[in-house]
Amino acid sequence: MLAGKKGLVVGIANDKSIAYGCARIFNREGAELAITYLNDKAENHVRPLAEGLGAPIITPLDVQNEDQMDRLFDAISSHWGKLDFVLHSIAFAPGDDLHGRVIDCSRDGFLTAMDISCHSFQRLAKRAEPLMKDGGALLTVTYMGSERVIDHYGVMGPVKAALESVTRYMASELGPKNIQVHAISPGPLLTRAASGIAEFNSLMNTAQSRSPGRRLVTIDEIGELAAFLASDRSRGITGDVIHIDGGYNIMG
Ligand code: 0WD
Repeated sequence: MLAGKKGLVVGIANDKSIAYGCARIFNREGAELAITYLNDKAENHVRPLAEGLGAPIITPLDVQNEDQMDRLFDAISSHWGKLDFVLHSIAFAPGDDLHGRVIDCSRDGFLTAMDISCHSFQRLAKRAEPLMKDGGALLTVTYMGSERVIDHYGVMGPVKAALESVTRYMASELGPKNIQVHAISPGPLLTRAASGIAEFNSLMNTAQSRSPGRRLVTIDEIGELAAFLASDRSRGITGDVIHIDGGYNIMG
């Protein structure tokens, strides 16, 4: 499905990461990948995974670091001269702000959460755009806490709402260039990012017992969806939030 395609994957922390499930399926479907890791500590976990997928570009990227962003896209330009898809699968909010009420969220905490979890998608898209000469796909990962109040999701709810809106606006702006933009909205699964959310086990238990299939989704299932969205087979879809939660979002 992705033979000959070149993709950038941002957001692998370890083998439980949603981005790793996606990278594995991208690779299985024939894509060549550039894979980033957050910092030296993360490199120990990410490099072996990226090497296992034969990624020709493995490089550090803290999305707040413009120099690293420059180096990443220089490497992509010189190595491939083009880019077909990007997966943005990162989120962060400072703990004190994440665990408190939204109304109490500090200005700095709000700005940091928005910068890392939302505006970074725009920055990646802007740099990818000139490399997507034959069109392409930009994918991000959101959560249902954007649409309704989910206990303990806190400020990430408004941040994910902004991310979904950015997805729609960028889809409209980039559509004429045959670049599609998608927000994937998975149900809960246990990852490092999820462990930052209070009472996450109870969120998972509810999702499991209330979803039509009475089970949680897996990172491989998310990867299957992401690969379809990155491929030419999904060119008729853009700007949507696509739930992959075993149908939990339809339940009252
Ligand atoms: O239940 C879940 N796990 C769900 C996650 C349900 C629905 C959505 N999501 C979303 C998250 O909000 C996030 O946007 O999926 C995305 C990926 O999260 P994940 O796979 O659940 O979590 P994880 O494996 O921790 O990957 C997120 C990674 C970070 O990991 P740590 O654990 O170090 O925070 O995002 C990366 C980092 O590797 N990250 C950054 N990458 C570049 N620059 C930055 C940054 N500044 N900050 C965090």
